Amino acid sequence: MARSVLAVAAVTVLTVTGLHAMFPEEASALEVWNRVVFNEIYYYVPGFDVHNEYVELINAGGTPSFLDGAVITDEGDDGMPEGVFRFPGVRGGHEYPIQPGEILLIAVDAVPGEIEPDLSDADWEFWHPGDDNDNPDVPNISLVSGANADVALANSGDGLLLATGVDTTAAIECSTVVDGVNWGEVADPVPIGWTVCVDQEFAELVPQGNSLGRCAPGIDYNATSAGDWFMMIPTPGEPNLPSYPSDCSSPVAEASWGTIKARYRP
Ligand SMILES: [Ca+2]
Ligand SMILES: [Ca+2]
Ligand SMILES: [Ca+2]
Ligand SMILES: [Ca+2]
Repeated sequence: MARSVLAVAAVTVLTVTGLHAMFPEEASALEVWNRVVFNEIYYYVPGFDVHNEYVELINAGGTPSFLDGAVITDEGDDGMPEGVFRFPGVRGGHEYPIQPGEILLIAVDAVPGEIEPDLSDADWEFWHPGDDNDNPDVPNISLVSGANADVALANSGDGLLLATGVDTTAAIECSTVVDGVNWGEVADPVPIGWTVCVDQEFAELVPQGNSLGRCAPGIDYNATSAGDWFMMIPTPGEPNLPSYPSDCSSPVAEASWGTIKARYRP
């Protein structure tokens, strides 16, 4: 009995050692094939819109990912990128995990709510130098390049990108894009170059006070934001709940994971 336990232990040690050799430290950084995706976008908030916008990320994959040094950026009304915001730490570091199934709530400003929702207990907040609110109890995803302004999610249509952080200046290289979402309409001319990195069609606009929720569990058809998202009553930091009849049950043709990104690799 003892011998078999020892044998199992030895095999386990060998296996873990072998896995370490196969997956060096860098492998646990956020990579384009990770199923870390935007989960909810609350862009059209009643009252004072800008403070209380938020986004969520979810890890829909089976292994932890580390967000150290990863970036999020959004699209400007003129079709050009706005600021690029970066998680602290260095890409390849292990300070900021997102566990399988975990939802991270990222506020534009994690200030106590002047209006609902109160986002003062968000996991993260976007921050830029200068005229920005900063809740010292909530860690910042800080401006690293681009326009010195906060994330601002346009009610008429906008887009968001999550990228590995290998590239931290706009326009973000398609080969580093992990996930993206577009909604509404964009002004002519056609969307800027980096929207070709992500879903080609846009999710439909939602009325004020509703959010865009990704269909569970982290579905990403990599073909159209319209097929991945539905309108719902906001659920900040919590799993998305269908609030209305939705089309999540009628999937569009799925491109295999990573295909749409690989398509645009140099
Ligand atoms: Ca807005
Ligand atoms: Ca802010
Ligand atoms: Ca803060
Ligand atoms: Ca939610």
